[in-house]
Amino acid sequence: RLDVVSFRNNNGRKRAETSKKPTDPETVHSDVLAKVEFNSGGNRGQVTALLAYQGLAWNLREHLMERMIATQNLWREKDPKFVYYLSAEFLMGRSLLNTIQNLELYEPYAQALKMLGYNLETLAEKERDASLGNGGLGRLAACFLDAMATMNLPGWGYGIRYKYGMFKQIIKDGEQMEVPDVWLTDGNPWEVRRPDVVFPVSFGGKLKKTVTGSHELVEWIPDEQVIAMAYDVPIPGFNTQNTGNLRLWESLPVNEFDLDAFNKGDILSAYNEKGRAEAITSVLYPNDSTPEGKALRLKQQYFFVSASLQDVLARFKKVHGNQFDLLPEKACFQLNDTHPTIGIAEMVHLLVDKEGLDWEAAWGITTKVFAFTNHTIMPEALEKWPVKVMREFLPRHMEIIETIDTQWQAFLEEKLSEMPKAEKQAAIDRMAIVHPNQWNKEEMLVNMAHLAVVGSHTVNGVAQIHSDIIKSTIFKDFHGVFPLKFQNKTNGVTPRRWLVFSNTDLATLITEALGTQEWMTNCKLLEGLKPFAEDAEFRKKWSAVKRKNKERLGAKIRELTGDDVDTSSMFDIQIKRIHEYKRQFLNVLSVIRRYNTIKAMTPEERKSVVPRVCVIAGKAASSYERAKDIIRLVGAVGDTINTDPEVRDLLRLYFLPDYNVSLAEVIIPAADLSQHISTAGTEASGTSNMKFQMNGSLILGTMDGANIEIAEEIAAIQGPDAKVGDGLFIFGVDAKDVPKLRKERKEFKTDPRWDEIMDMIKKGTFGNDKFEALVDSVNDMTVGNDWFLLANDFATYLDVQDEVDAMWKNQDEWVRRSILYTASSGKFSSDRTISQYAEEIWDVQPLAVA
Ligand code: T68
Repeated sequence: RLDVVSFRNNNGRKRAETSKKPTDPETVHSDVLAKVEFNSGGNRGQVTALLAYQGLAWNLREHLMERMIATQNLWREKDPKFVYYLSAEFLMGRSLLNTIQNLELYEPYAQALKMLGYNLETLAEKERDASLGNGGLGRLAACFLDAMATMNLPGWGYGIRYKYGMFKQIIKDGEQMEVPDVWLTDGNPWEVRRPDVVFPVSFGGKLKKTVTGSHELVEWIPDEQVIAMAYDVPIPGFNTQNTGNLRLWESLPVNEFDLDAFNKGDILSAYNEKGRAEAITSVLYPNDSTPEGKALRLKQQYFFVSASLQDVLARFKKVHGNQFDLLPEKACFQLNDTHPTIGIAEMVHLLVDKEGLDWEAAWGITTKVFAFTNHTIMPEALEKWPVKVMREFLPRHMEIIETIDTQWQAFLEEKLSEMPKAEKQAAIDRMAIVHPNQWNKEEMLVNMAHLAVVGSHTVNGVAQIHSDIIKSTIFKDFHGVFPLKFQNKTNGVTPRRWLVFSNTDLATLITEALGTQEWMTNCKLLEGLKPFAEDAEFRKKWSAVKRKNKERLGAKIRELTGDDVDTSSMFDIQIKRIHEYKRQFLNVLSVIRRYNTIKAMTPEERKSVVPRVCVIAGKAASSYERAKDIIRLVGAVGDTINTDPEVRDLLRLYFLPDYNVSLAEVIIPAADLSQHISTAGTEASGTSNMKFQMNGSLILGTMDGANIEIAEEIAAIQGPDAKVGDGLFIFGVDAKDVPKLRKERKEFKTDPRWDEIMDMIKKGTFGNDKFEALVDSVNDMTVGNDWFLLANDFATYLDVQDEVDAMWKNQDEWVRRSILYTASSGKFSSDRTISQYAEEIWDVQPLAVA
């Protein structure tokens, strides 16, 4: 029998050995003890869990470093083209088990730990998540690093080493409270501090211009400078020696301490510079989908991008000297949303002002090395910096942006010369990089998305529908000018973290069925599961795994809420950032409807009800009141239902606090049903939908984002007669109808069940807890206008919920579908996504350590 152990031991294949470090349990055990003693100053006789975790991590880190150095040495020697993934966010989660399993060291390490009296899984929970991201965008970056390392692609991530990551969410009296994420107090064994890798980063000041002949020399005389210091986080690939690198920058003062001020008795100002410098990388802005127009945020962005570009150019110059025309053959920078877009101006600045290139050469190189990924179409979510702020902090860059804009508009004049004059001018105005604020014509703004499109050779969306939509909405004019610049790269997620490691029993069952573990790096092979969907014995095993995962989540629910749940109930899950467009409110409305229905039933009728445990989790941006209202409502409705003796055996609703990567790893494998119910056209892609599909959770969703492609894959595996949507629970209006429906929303006649529920909430059935604003946002056309069309989708949502219940009663069919979901999930591996980026955007080839 193939079992967990065999895949963890690489199916009996010999591991390619470059490691000089022994990995037998005895040596690991004694090495961990040595680390406890010599690195942590602990007592070998009393190895606490924290010490054991640290000892183990320090031991593993040596393996990682050895592999990373081997990888970097090879790459330095061969000098291939590199991709640099520039992202303000990397949502990494925990590293211990991911490292052990990627290095295929599970067995000896589990044994070594046993000798110390610990269980590996239990110990792994001691690690704090690295939560350096808000949500999907940050987690996507983490999945991409995993895929790049696994596929041996020369590439690094570049980002910010936030001292405080995504806040911890605490629910107090039903309300979200934000507590700082102090994740570094116990030290972080997964990073290597690099005091040898430092770059200055400047802000503010003024420009000094000297004209010699036709040449104007611009010198930027900044009035503030900080030091960027690198921390390297090795990224192990799966089933390969290759180990990538995530380089995160910390901001430090040039002068630690002002002795002068101190000596004059001004003790507090002695620390001023230190405080100001360190503020830059101290905290992650906890805003997803709406940018934070704060100057510190711009400083963060410029800080990490400047350090990263200086770092890349320094390495390039060591090999190629000043032959910058070779740069596009050696480097490519992927901009993860607009957050690193100031890099376009920084590249021009470095090439022109520091390296002495002329403008044309510098601009030519710049547009050949950048590519841009867009993650949202919500216009209010696109970053625009006031020119005033930009000029204050980055005067030289503001000037560079103005020059880029002038040349861009001149180019457009020429390009659109056939157009009637007024029409042409309107188009140019719409595409301007610097333009007036639409709400306040006095204020000029730098449109970062426009800068990104103009300065990049490729622009991509993150799912097919989204890539199509950006071409006809926010980038319509640009698409007219550069049709070939636009591509689609449908997102993907790493099957290692999201299936193999977080659902080991299912992975084992899949490997047993397929007779190989190749699927872990070639997910299309999962299609081989198709015939097993018809095998009753296999379905029984499949269900048994799900049940075990539900027990694990049940234990978590008990730990977090004190309640026991029945794991034979359907587990119905919605986990993601709380946002009006994601419509958690709609989910709650249907739970209330279900509650009302059960209440109205006789005891006899209740016997036919499908028992459900509904779970919602996610964080709300700290200033997003409507989202916080939704969290309160989930809690309040949950309190009513979960304590109602007539209902609690048939229905539960829980809000689980502090949703993060580690909690997702427990929740996703346990889901029977997952909900992805955004208004059509609003969710760019979604990525948890892919994780749920891989783990065999049926999907209830709208035709939005990657749901559409998931539905296509599920239809395809069922054969030529299946239609898109077969096998999923799809409902809701079409993306193309949304604009019209929004206009007509005022006249829309709401369903009586909707009205009833709204009345209940308003009159305080779930506590008199200030839910008016939330209710009004979807009802009162003078305040909110139900922008996300909850009312329009309400009735079909309830209908499809009935279909879910009916299907659940046919467990054979339910499990059959579950298997087909996993079988058809191959497309959504981040390996597929990354190989498309590598071939179609980056032109980067794999280079593996032998
Ligand atoms: C998400 N965006 C998309 N943004 O909403 C989601 N925004 O559909 C998609 O699957 C995912 O990106 C990956 O492509 C985000 O997560 C942010 O987190 C964010 C952060 C800061 C500022 C703006």
